[in-house]
Order: sequence, then C-alpha cells, then structure tokens
Amino acid sequence: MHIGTTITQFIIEEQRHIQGASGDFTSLLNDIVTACKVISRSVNQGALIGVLGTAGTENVQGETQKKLDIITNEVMIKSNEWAGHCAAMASEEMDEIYPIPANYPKGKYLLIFDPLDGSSNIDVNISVGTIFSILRCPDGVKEPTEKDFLQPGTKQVCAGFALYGPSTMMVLTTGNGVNGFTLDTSVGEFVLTHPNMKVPADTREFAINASNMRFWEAPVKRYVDECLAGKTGPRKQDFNMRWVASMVAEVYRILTRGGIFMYPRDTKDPGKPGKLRLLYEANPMSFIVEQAGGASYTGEERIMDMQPQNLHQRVPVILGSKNEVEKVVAYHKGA
Ligand code: AFP
Repeated sequence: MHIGTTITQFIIEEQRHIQGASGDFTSLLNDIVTACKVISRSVNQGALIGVLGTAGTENVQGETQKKLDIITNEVMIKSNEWAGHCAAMASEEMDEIYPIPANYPKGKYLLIFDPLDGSSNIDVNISVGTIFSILRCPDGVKEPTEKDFLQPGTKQVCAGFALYGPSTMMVLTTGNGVNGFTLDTSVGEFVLTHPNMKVPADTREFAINASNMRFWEAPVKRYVDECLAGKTGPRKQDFNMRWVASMVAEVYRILTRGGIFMYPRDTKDPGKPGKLRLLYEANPMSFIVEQAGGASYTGEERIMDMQPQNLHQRVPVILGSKNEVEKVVAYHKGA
C-alpha cells in the first residue's frame, strides 16, 4: 500500500525544477530530516531515557540550557557535518560558528539552526521544535567565518521547522510555497499531508506574552487594547488569544488557521531589541510565513530585508496574517 508522497520523494521532485541542481541540496535536506527524526525520538522518550531537566550550563544568550538543548544540538551537528554539503554551521546553543572538521569535505551551504526551540516547555510536556535555515556559502570562501553567515533573510535557499507535538510535523519552503509533512512512525517517513499551506489574510486570534504589557511600545499596546476591546471597540469583533511560549507551535497554528504572533521590542531589557534571534528564528519563520502569503515585520521594517550585524542578534517579531501585521506596521508609522 502506497504511504503517499514521502519528504524524500518530494525533495527530489522539487530538485528537478532547479536548473543544474547537483543533488547536494537534496542530500543536505535529507540529513536534516534524519536529525529531526532522531530528535523526535529523544523528545518523545523524555523522562524514560533521562533527558529532561537542566544541564547546569548556560548558552551564549545567558539562558540555562536543558539537557535536550545540548543533546539536540549534538544530533544536528553529527548528522550534518560528515556528508560534504555544509561549509560550516551555527546554532543558538554555540557561541561561535562550527567549522566542518578537517577530516570531512566541505560543501556549498551554511546551515544555521535552533535545535530545540521552546525548550523551556520540555519539562512540562508542551510542544517544542527544531528551526533551520540554509544559506549559500559566498563564492570562493573556503574557510567561512561569522561574517559569511550575516546574510539578509532574502538570501535563504531553504527554511523549515520540525514540530514535536501530538504529531511530529515537518514544514518546509525552498521559495516555491510551503508544504507540511507528518511523521508516519510506523515506517519512519515524513509523508506529505499539508500541501501548499496558506496563511489566511485576516484573523481574530493574536498571540503575545501579555505579562510584558507594561514594557510594550505604544503601537503594540494600541493594537492589543483594540483586540481586547472586542465588539465594543474599534475592531467591532471579539478576538481570541493564545500564547504557547514555543514559536514553532505558534507559527504552525498560524499556518493552519491564521493569526498574528508578536514578540515586540520592549523596554524590559533596553539592551535587547526583542527576545527572538534573527538568523535562526525570525528569518526562517519569516521566509515560511511570507511563502504562505503572510507577512513578517519588526514593526518598522520587513525582517527578511534586515542586514544582520552578529550571529545571535535579537529582533522584534510581528508575523502572521497579512492584514493584521500590516495594521500593526501602520500603527508604528503613526496611522
Ligand atoms: P526557549 O527556547 O528559551 O523556551 O524560548 C522560546 C522562544 O524563543 C520562542 O519559541 C517563544 O515564542 C518565546 O521564546 C517565549 O518567550 P517567553 O518565555 O518570554 O514567553
């Protein structure tokens, strides 16, 4: 019995549309998919294999690392360092970039990832995920450095995330729309279940961590107040609110039923222009949301147009249903 279009078949068929494709990209994607399957098993096994709880260390963000942050980072590195498709890698969990070891060939892609997004949820069994972004290594660069990763989001050749939830899902874009795959654990294959995903242009559902309300910039406060005013306010509609504290889960929900996700600039820590990281959270998720017909801005500018200044740069994020994102942007412009 045919199980449907597997992600491997889908990627190979996609490759046929790419003039001169060598198969490197397809093979790199397959290695990333394998890593996500391994991570899914570790996340699903949880307490049974002693991977919950903290590792007693901090990452470059000064955040306490969970055991699974370190384990999943290692899985991504080991799965993608040996095949000769990557020139270097970078991760939320590593201060510096990861050069490909000398005993392995180097390839033409730069892989950057958050190996376990939402990991503060792992001990309370709420969905988490892996986010990745693939860039081309600049021509002629044999030994990539951090600056080679500092490319605008528009330069991404691929972005995707795995969502380890009730189902393990993989969502992928290579610039030709967005497709969703569900892991069929009985055969160990991701199967195409959500072809050509689209974000509805309108929504009545917003996602924001309301505990930060006193720190928000005025346009965001205005937008949220109007949502909360519901039918009696200027929007003349009631709104629903969600906050999972796992960006992968919020973005997947928005891809399936619309919504607006906001982690705006706030004054809680003036040194940080937002919580989310540009290169391995905001840019890949923006590529996916835009490819599905949504929009993604800092409030002032399109996230994918930004010129990154450093590997772990933070950025305000307002993404999702186009018409709602554009309303928040208009408020930032003083409308
Ligand atoms: P963790 O990976 O540290 O759990 O952070 C997750 C995240 O980067 C993003 O996935 C969530 O949307 C956001 O942070 C949640 O932030 P708060 O915990 O401040 O609500």
